[in-house]
Amino acid sequence: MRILHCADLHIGSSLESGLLPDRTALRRREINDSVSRIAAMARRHRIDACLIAGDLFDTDYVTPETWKRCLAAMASATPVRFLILPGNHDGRFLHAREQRAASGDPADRLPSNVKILTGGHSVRMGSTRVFAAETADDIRYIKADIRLFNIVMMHGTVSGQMFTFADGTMVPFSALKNRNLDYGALGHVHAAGAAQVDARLTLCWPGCLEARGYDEPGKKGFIVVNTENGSRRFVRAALRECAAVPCTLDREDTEGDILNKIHQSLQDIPEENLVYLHLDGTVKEEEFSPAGLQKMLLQEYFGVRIDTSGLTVLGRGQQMSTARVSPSDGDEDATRIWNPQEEAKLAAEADDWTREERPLARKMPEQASDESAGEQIALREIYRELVRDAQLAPQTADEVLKAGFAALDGEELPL
Ligand SMILES: [Mn+2]
Repeated sequence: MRILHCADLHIGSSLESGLLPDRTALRRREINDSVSRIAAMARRHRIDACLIAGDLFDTDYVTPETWKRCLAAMASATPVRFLILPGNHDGRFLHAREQRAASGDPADRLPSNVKILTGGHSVRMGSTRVFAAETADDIRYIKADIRLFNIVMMHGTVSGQMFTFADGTMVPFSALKNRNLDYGALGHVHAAGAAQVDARLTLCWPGCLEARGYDEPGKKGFIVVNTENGSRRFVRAALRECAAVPCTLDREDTEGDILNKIHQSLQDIPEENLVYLHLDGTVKEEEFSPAGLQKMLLQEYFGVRIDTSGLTVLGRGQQMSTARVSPSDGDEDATRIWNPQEEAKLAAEADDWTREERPLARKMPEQASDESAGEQIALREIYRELVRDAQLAPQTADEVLKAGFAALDGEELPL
């Protein structure tokens, strides 16, 4: 059985600043479409079940339309099954929906392939059982059959030999050891990582599915677990990632040298991504214009933030001063949640399931001025919505989208 484990989709989240206004709206729609993309990928890649390990939604205030659209996307991926664990952002909403689904009113019933898996409950799928734990007690009462592949879904963080639920309850690894558990499907931490508990059990967290801002750098996607052999693979699946890129400047650099060095540092970053450029070293004030730099890079990448807090700017009088431009709010989380080593463990040889759709959705219009770039994006969005509203079969919709986007790009269509 092939399991897709994702978490922290945060549908409905408002985005960080640092994007052009029209791109913010587009990005919000892209994130709100995450479930449709996951569902389509799962079906295309013959996934049996998708585990969403908490924070599917960004808040407990989910509009009926959003909920309906999510369920419809999941239902359309049948026979793929979806198990949704409540997180700290959407727990009250999902618990309420689960209660109403259980109460039997047909209007509140979930599609047959969708289940909200709340703490203390489990689902058996063939030789695999999936448990949900939302409290330390839920863990204590897990009875895992030694003959099955046993998964526990939890929402929280790992540090050292300790798992901590999002509400702060701590559970030592000893409580998870020798319980016949094979895989911990975690959510909550926004960068991928893994921790070994015992010979049989590894806790894994895929990180959030999409980079929503500059505090979510690194490879983004989900984990695919094969329950026959226990193997797991990180799969890159985000429409856009945020690349955190360091670049060191020198006091002798001219404005041209600075641009060259920055472009050199960014040469491998695809244009559809967000760039978080960390400058350090020393520059002369008269050679360095962060605002101009930002403006230029925004024509090349989807979003740009420049961190000059590590940069020393020499004023005209040659006295040292630290840069006046400092990173905006919200950055302090970046170092705390981004652990490159842990991410590297999982993401080192990541597959990439976005290649097939990259020409469709990820590409930024080439050589376009800011205005026509915005127009292009807007056209694509209008078209995407038209196709969505037409409610075509997923495969037909994919083809219609592909053809339309190719036409927008001025490509010839093989009809
Ligand atoms: Mn969370």
